Amino acid sequence: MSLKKLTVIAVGMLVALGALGATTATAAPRARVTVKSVTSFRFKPNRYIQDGLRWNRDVYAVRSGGTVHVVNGDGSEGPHTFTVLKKKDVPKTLRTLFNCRACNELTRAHGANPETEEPPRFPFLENGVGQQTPPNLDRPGDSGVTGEGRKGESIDFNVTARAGTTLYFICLIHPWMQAKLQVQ
Ligand SMILES: [Cu+2]
Repeated sequence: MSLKKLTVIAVGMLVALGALGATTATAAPRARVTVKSVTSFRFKPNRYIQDGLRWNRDVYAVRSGGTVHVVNGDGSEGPHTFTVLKKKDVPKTLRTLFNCRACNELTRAHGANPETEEPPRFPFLENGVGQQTPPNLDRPGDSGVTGEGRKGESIDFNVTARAGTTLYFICLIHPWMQAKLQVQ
């Protein structure tokens, strides 16, 4: 084998090892993750408007026992809710987007009156039941409202779900805001 060939192989192995190292480093579960709303807006005259209000990522990861920090990052469109649903209850069609049974139930449980802009009676839900303090985050029906709609308002959840759990969440007020949390 030529020296040049050997060098190529050696460099290749180093690159492979480097990639392995990087994978191992990023795989360490994070103790705290921030879920933030962001917004953008576009329109095409006489066609449509595009509301870019969303969570800043599609997939989040946190370690079991860690913290989820939910921030109203847009300020103008909020407040938002971080609401865990069963995967099958996450609205996927236009018909169910604003009329999803699980979403309607949880909105009622918050004590929100859709006719007014008043804050809900219960800022949090634990397993679908209203309360004044953040729930342990581990299952569908766990929910919280970020605040009254000011930019930078935030809420924190302790993640008690076991490693390996995936929690699907939406905003009840803007139900196209959908993402998932992988508990590691
Ligand atoms: Cu929202």
